[in-house]
Amino acid sequence: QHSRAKSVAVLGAPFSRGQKRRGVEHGPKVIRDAGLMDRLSALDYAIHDFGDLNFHQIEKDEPYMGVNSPRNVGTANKVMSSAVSRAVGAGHTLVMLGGDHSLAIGSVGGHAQQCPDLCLIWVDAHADINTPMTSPSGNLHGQPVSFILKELQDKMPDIPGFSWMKPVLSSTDLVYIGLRDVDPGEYHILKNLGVHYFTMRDIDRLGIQRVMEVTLDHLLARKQRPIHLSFDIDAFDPSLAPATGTPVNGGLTYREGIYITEEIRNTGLLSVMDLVEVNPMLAANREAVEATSSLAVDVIASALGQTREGAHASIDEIPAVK
Ligand code: 4U7
Ligand code: MN
Ligand code: MN
Ligand code: MN
Repeated sequence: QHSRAKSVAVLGAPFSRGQKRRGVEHGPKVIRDAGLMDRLSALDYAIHDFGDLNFHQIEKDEPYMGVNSPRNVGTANKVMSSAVSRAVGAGHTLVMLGGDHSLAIGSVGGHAQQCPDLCLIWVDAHADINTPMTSPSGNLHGQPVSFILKELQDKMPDIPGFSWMKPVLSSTDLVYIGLRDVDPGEYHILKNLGVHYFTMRDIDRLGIQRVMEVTLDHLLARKQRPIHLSFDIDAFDPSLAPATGTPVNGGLTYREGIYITEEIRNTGLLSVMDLVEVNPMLAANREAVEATSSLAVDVIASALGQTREGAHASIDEIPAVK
Protein backbone atom coordinates (compact mmCIF):
# COMPACT_ATOMS: atom_id res chain seq x y z
CA GLN A 1 0.00 0.00 0.00
CA HIS A 2 2.95 2.34 0.59
CA SER A 3 4.66 1.63 -2.69
CA ARG A 4 2.03 3.41 -4.80
CA ALA A 5 4.39 6.15 -6.04
CA LYS A 6 2.52 9.37 -5.49
CA SER A 7 3.32 13.01 -5.79
CA VAL A 8 2.58 15.51 -3.07
CA ALA A 9 1.59 19.12 -3.69
CA VAL A 10 1.72 21.87 -1.06
CA LEU A 11 -0.66 24.82 -1.34
CA GLY A 12 -0.59 27.86 0.96
CA ALA A 13 -3.73 29.81 1.86
CA PRO A 14 -2.82 33.09 3.58
CA PHE A 15 -6.34 33.89 4.69
CA SER A 16 -7.77 35.09 8.01
CA ARG A 17 -11.28 36.49 7.39
CA GLY A 18 -12.97 33.47 8.96
CA GLN A 19 -12.10 34.93 12.36
CA LYS A 20 -11.17 38.25 13.93
CA ARG A 21 -7.54 37.89 15.00
CA ARG A 22 -4.85 39.10 12.64
CA GLY A 23 -1.83 36.93 11.89
CA VAL A 24 -3.22 33.52 10.89
CA GLU A 25 -2.65 34.54 7.24
CA HIS A 26 1.09 34.13 7.98
CA GLY A 27 0.62 30.43 8.77
CA PRO A 28 1.87 29.18 5.38
CA LYS A 29 5.05 31.22 5.64
CA VAL A 30 6.05 30.12 9.14
CA ILE A 31 5.28 26.47 8.38
CA ARG A 32 7.47 26.62 5.26
CA ASP A 33 10.18 28.48 7.23
CA ALA A 34 10.18 25.64 9.74
CA GLY A 35 11.55 23.40 6.98
CA LEU A 36 8.45 21.74 5.53
CA MET A 37 9.71 21.24 1.97
CA ASP A 38 13.09 19.80 3.07
CA ARG A 39 11.39 17.36 5.40
CA LEU A 40 8.98 16.20 2.72
CA SER A 41 11.72 15.80 0.12
CA ALA A 42 13.40 13.29 2.47
CA LEU A 43 10.37 11.03 1.92
CA ASP A 44 10.26 9.06 -1.32
CA TYR A 45 8.01 10.82 -3.83
CA ALA A 46 7.94 13.86 -6.05
CA ILE A 47 7.03 17.01 -4.18
CA HIS A 48 5.67 20.24 -5.68
CA ASP A 49 5.23 23.60 -4.05
CA PHE A 50 2.17 25.22 -5.62
CA GLY A 51 2.91 28.48 -3.78
CA ASP A 52 0.19 30.52 -2.12
CA LEU A 53 -3.30 31.29 -3.38
CA ASN A 54 -4.14 34.92 -4.04
CA PHE A 55 -7.21 36.20 -2.27
CA HIS A 56 -8.25 39.61 -3.45
CA GLN A 57 -10.10 41.50 -0.80
CA ILE A 58 -13.73 42.52 -1.15
CA GLU A 59 -13.99 45.97 0.44
CA LYS A 60 -17.69 46.19 1.16
CA ASP A 61 -18.61 43.11 3.16
CA GLU A 62 -21.23 43.82 5.84
CA PRO A 63 -22.14 41.05 8.31
CA TYR A 64 -25.13 39.00 7.17
CA MET A 65 -27.39 37.46 9.86
CA GLY A 66 -24.54 37.85 12.32
CA VAL A 67 -21.98 36.17 10.05
CA ASN A 68 -18.74 38.15 9.65
CA SER A 69 -17.06 38.74 6.26
CA PRO A 70 -19.36 36.37 4.36
CA ARG A 71 -18.37 37.56 0.87
CA ASN A 72 -14.63 37.41 1.52
CA VAL A 73 -14.86 33.94 3.08
CA GLY A 74 -17.25 32.62 0.42
CA THR A 75 -15.16 33.93 -2.47
CA ALA A 76 -11.86 32.70 -0.98
CA ASN A 77 -13.37 29.25 -0.59
CA LYS A 78 -14.53 29.21 -4.19
CA VAL A 79 -10.90 29.85 -5.21
CA MET A 80 -9.73 27.17 -2.76
CA SER A 81 -12.26 24.68 -4.06
CA SER A 82 -11.14 24.90 -7.68
CA ALA A 83 -7.44 24.79 -6.72
CA VAL A 84 -7.92 21.64 -4.64
CA SER A 85 -10.08 20.02 -7.29
CA ARG A 86 -7.45 20.70 -9.95
CA ALA A 87 -4.57 19.36 -7.80
CA VAL A 88 -6.40 16.17 -6.82
CA GLY A 89 -7.59 15.71 -10.41
CA ALA A 90 -3.95 15.89 -11.54
CA GLY A 91 -3.14 12.99 -9.22
CA HIS A 92 -1.45 14.82 -6.35
CA THR A 93 -1.90 14.19 -2.67
CA LEU A 94 -2.53 17.74 -1.48
CA VAL A 95 -1.39 19.50 1.69
CA MET A 96 -3.25 22.76 2.32
CA LEU A 97 -1.57 25.20 4.72
CA GLY A 98 -3.93 27.70 6.38
CA GLY A 99 -5.02 30.20 7.18
CA ASP A 100 -8.05 29.84 9.37
CA HIS A 101 -10.33 26.80 9.41
CA SER A 102 -13.11 28.37 7.31
CA LEU A 103 -10.88 27.30 4.38
CA ALA A 104 -11.96 23.71 4.90
CA ILE A 105 -15.26 24.57 3.19
CA GLY A 106 -13.43 24.95 -0.11
CA SER A 107 -10.81 22.34 0.59
CA VAL A 108 -13.32 19.57 1.34
CA GLY A 109 -15.65 20.89 -1.40
CA GLY A 110 -12.94 20.79 -4.08
CA HIS A 111 -11.74 17.39 -2.89
CA ALA A 112 -15.28 16.02 -3.10
CA GLN A 113 -15.60 17.22 -6.70
CA GLN A 114 -12.90 14.69 -7.61
CA CYS A 115 -13.64 12.09 -4.92
CA PRO A 116 -17.38 12.08 -4.12
CA ASP A 117 -16.93 9.08 -1.79
CA LEU A 118 -14.32 10.69 0.47
CA CYS A 119 -14.47 10.52 4.26
CA LEU A 120 -13.43 13.27 6.67
CA ILE A 121 -11.36 13.10 9.87
CA TRP A 122 -11.57 16.39 11.79
CA VAL A 123 -8.87 16.76 14.46
CA ASP A 124 -9.68 19.82 16.57
CA ALA A 125 -10.45 21.12 20.06
CA HIS A 126 -13.66 22.47 18.49
CA ALA A 127 -16.43 20.88 16.42
CA ASP A 128 -16.65 23.81 13.95
CA ILE A 129 -20.24 22.79 13.22
CA ASN A 130 -22.13 25.94 14.26
CA THR A 131 -24.68 27.09 11.71
CA PRO A 132 -24.95 30.85 11.17
CA MET A 133 -27.96 30.67 13.52
CA THR A 134 -26.20 28.87 16.41
CA SER A 135 -22.80 30.60 16.17
CA PRO A 136 -21.91 32.50 19.37
CA SER A 137 -19.21 34.52 17.54
CA GLY A 138 -20.37 34.94 13.95
CA ASN A 139 -16.93 33.70 12.87
CA LEU A 140 -16.97 31.33 9.92
CA HIS A 141 -13.94 29.32 11.13
CA GLY A 142 -16.33 27.91 13.74
CA GLN A 143 -18.88 26.90 11.05
CA PRO A 144 -17.24 25.08 8.12
CA VAL A 145 -18.72 21.64 8.88
CA SER A 146 -22.28 23.01 8.76
CA PHE A 147 -21.67 24.11 5.16
CA ILE A 148 -20.31 20.67 4.23
CA LEU A 149 -23.05 18.41 5.67
CA LYS A 150 -26.10 17.49 3.62
CA GLU A 151 -28.25 16.90 6.72
CA LEU A 152 -27.95 20.54 7.82
CA GLN A 153 -28.97 22.19 4.58
CA ASP A 154 -32.51 23.08 5.59
CA LYS A 155 -31.02 24.85 8.64
CA MET A 156 -28.67 27.00 6.56
CA PRO A 157 -29.64 30.49 5.38
CA ASP A 158 -28.39 31.71 1.99
CA ILE A 159 -25.20 33.55 2.87
CA PRO A 160 -23.81 36.01 0.31
CA GLY A 161 -20.61 34.64 -1.24
CA PHE A 162 -21.68 30.99 -0.91
CA SER A 163 -24.13 30.51 -3.79
CA TRP A 164 -21.52 28.30 -5.57
CA MET A 165 -21.34 25.91 -2.59
CA LYS A 166 -23.19 22.59 -2.35
CA PRO A 167 -23.05 20.27 0.69
CA VAL A 168 -20.96 17.25 -0.16
CA LEU A 169 -20.90 14.87 2.82
CA SER A 170 -23.24 12.94 5.09
CA SER A 171 -22.71 12.92 8.84
CA THR A 172 -21.70 9.24 8.74
CA ASP A 173 -18.70 10.20 6.55
CA LEU A 174 -17.20 12.27 9.39
CA VAL A 175 -15.35 11.50 12.63
CA TYR A 176 -14.01 14.07 15.12
CA ILE A 177 -10.97 13.57 17.34
CA GLY A 178 -9.80 15.83 20.17
CA LEU A 179 -12.97 17.77 21.07
CA ARG A 180 -13.06 19.66 24.36
CA ASP A 181 -14.84 22.96 23.62
CA VAL A 182 -18.26 22.40 22.06
CA ASP A 183 -20.95 25.11 22.02
CA PRO A 184 -24.55 24.29 23.08
CA GLY A 185 -25.90 24.50 19.51
CA GLU A 186 -23.06 22.30 18.31
CA TYR A 187 -23.71 19.69 21.00
CA HIS A 188 -27.34 19.54 19.93
CA ILE A 189 -26.36 19.10 16.27
CA LEU A 190 -23.78 16.37 17.06
CA LYS A 191 -26.34 14.39 19.09
CA ASN A 192 -29.20 15.04 16.69
CA LEU A 193 -27.26 13.82 13.65
CA GLY A 194 -25.52 11.03 15.56
CA VAL A 195 -22.08 12.21 14.49
CA HIS A 196 -19.20 10.00 15.62
CA TYR A 197 -16.73 11.87 17.80
CA PHE A 198 -13.96 11.28 20.31
CA THR A 199 -13.48 13.97 22.94
CA MET A 200 -10.29 14.32 24.98
CA ARG A 201 -12.14 12.45 27.70
CA ASP A 202 -12.75 9.58 25.29
CA ILE A 203 -9.02 9.55 24.50
CA ASP A 204 -8.30 9.43 28.25
CA ARG A 205 -10.62 6.44 28.65
CA LEU A 206 -9.91 4.44 25.51
CA GLY A 207 -6.38 5.45 24.58
CA ILE A 208 -5.44 6.87 21.19
CA GLN A 209 -4.77 3.41 19.74
CA ARG A 210 -8.37 2.28 20.27
CA VAL A 211 -9.73 5.66 19.12
CA MET A 212 -7.92 5.33 15.78
CA GLU A 213 -8.98 1.71 15.39
CA VAL A 214 -12.65 2.61 15.86
CA THR A 215 -12.35 5.74 13.70
CA LEU A 216 -10.81 3.95 10.73
CA ASP A 217 -13.10 0.97 11.13
CA HIS A 218 -16.17 3.20 11.11
CA LEU A 219 -15.04 5.10 8.01
CA LEU A 220 -13.35 2.36 5.98
CA ALA A 221 -14.62 -1.08 6.99
CA ARG A 222 -17.46 -1.14 4.45
CA LYS A 223 -15.29 0.25 1.65
CA GLN A 224 -11.80 1.71 1.17
CA ARG A 225 -12.10 5.37 0.19
CA PRO A 226 -10.06 8.57 0.04
CA ILE A 227 -9.42 10.32 3.37
CA HIS A 228 -9.59 14.06 3.92
CA LEU A 229 -7.74 14.98 7.13
CA SER A 230 -8.57 18.43 8.47
CA PHE A 231 -6.06 19.11 11.26
CA ASP A 232 -6.52 22.22 13.43
CA ILE A 233 -3.27 22.85 15.33
CA ASP A 234 -5.36 23.81 18.40
CA ALA A 235 -6.17 20.10 18.81
CA PHE A 236 -2.77 19.94 20.53
CA ASP A 237 -2.31 21.12 24.06
CA PRO A 238 -1.50 24.86 24.19
CA SER A 239 1.82 24.01 25.87
CA LEU A 240 2.85 22.42 22.55
CA ALA A 241 0.98 24.72 20.13
CA PRO A 242 0.71 28.13 21.79
CA ALA A 243 0.61 30.15 18.54
CA THR A 244 -3.06 29.75 17.71
CA GLY A 245 -6.22 31.85 17.99
CA THR A 246 -8.48 29.72 20.15
CA PRO A 247 -6.32 27.58 22.46
CA VAL A 248 -8.06 25.25 24.92
CA ASN A 249 -6.31 23.49 27.81
CA GLY A 250 -6.13 19.73 28.02
CA GLY A 251 -5.27 18.93 24.42
CA LEU A 252 -3.46 16.16 22.55
CA THR A 253 0.04 15.19 23.57
CA TYR A 254 2.76 15.16 20.93
CA ARG A 255 2.65 11.37 20.80
CA GLU A 256 -1.14 11.20 20.48
CA GLY A 257 -1.06 13.68 17.59
CA ILE A 258 1.69 11.82 15.76
CA TYR A 259 -0.03 8.48 16.36
CA ILE A 260 -3.18 9.85 14.67
CA THR A 261 -1.27 10.87 11.54
CA GLU A 262 0.81 7.68 11.46
CA GLU A 263 -2.34 5.56 11.51
CA ILE A 264 -3.89 7.63 8.72
CA ARG A 265 -0.70 7.31 6.70
CA ASN A 266 -0.74 3.53 7.17
CA THR A 267 -4.12 3.24 5.47
CA GLY A 268 -2.51 4.44 2.23
CA LEU A 269 -5.69 6.44 1.62
CA LEU A 270 -4.77 10.01 2.59
CA SER A 271 -5.79 12.23 -0.31
CA VAL A 272 -5.99 15.79 1.08
CA MET A 273 -4.75 17.22 4.37
CA ASP A 274 -5.44 20.69 5.85
CA LEU A 275 -3.12 22.11 8.51
CA VAL A 276 -4.79 25.25 9.82
CA GLU A 277 -4.93 27.91 12.56
CA VAL A 278 -1.19 28.48 13.12
CA ASN A 279 -1.02 32.19 14.08
CA PRO A 280 2.54 33.47 14.66
CA MET A 281 1.26 36.81 15.93
CA LEU A 282 -0.38 35.28 18.98
CA ALA A 283 2.70 33.69 20.54
CA ALA A 284 4.51 35.23 23.50
CA ASN A 285 7.89 35.01 21.75
CA ARG A 286 9.81 33.58 18.82
CA GLU A 287 10.40 30.24 20.55
CA ALA A 288 6.64 29.77 20.88
CA VAL A 289 6.14 30.46 17.17
CA GLU A 290 8.91 28.01 16.27
CA ALA A 291 7.54 25.31 18.57
CA THR A 292 4.10 25.59 16.97
CA SER A 293 5.28 25.64 13.37
CA SER A 294 7.79 22.83 13.77
CA LEU A 295 5.01 20.79 15.38
CA ALA A 296 2.92 21.50 12.27
CA VAL A 297 5.80 20.22 10.10
CA ASP A 298 6.10 17.05 12.22
CA VAL A 299 2.39 16.35 11.86
CA ILE A 300 2.44 16.82 8.08
CA ALA A 301 5.62 14.75 7.62
CA SER A 302 4.17 11.94 9.69
CA ALA A 303 0.89 11.99 7.73
CA LEU A 304 2.99 11.58 4.58
CA GLY A 305 5.15 8.70 5.73
CA GLN A 306 7.86 9.83 8.11
CA THR A 307 8.02 7.10 10.75
CA ARG A 308 9.44 6.83 14.25
CA GLU A 309 10.73 3.42 13.25
CA GLY A 310 13.18 4.84 10.71
CA ALA A 311 13.44 4.55 6.94
CA HIS A 312 14.30 1.39 5.03
CA ALA A 313 14.63 2.56 1.44
CA SER A 314 18.02 4.22 1.17
CA ILE A 315 20.30 1.60 2.80
CA ASP A 316 19.92 -2.04 1.78
CA GLU A 317 22.82 -3.65 3.60
CA ILE A 318 25.00 -3.07 6.65
CA PRO A 319 28.10 -1.25 5.38
CA ALA A 320 31.13 -3.57 5.31
CA VAL A 321 34.39 -2.58 7.05
CA LYS A 322 36.73 -1.10 4.46
B1 4U7 B 1 -11.54 26.71 15.11
C1 4U7 B 1 -16.34 28.91 18.68
F1 4U7 B 1 -17.71 30.06 20.17
N1 4U7 B 1 -17.00 27.63 18.80
O1 4U7 B 1 -17.90 29.20 16.91
C2 4U7 B 1 -17.01 29.72 17.57
F2 4U7 B 1 -16.06 28.99 21.02
O2 4U7 B 1 -11.35 26.56 13.66
C3 4U7 B 1 -14.87 28.74 18.44
O3 4U7 B 1 -11.72 25.34 15.62
C4 4U7 B 1 -14.52 28.28 17.06
O4 4U7 B 1 -10.32 27.26 15.69
C5 4U7 B 1 -13.09 27.87 16.84
O5 4U7 B 1 -16.61 30.87 17.38
C6 4U7 B 1 -12.80 27.65 15.41
C7 4U7 B 1 -16.49 29.68 19.99
MN1 MN C 1 -10.12 24.65 16.87
MN1 MN D 1 -11.02 24.34 13.72
MN1 MN E 1 -8.61 27.94 16.55
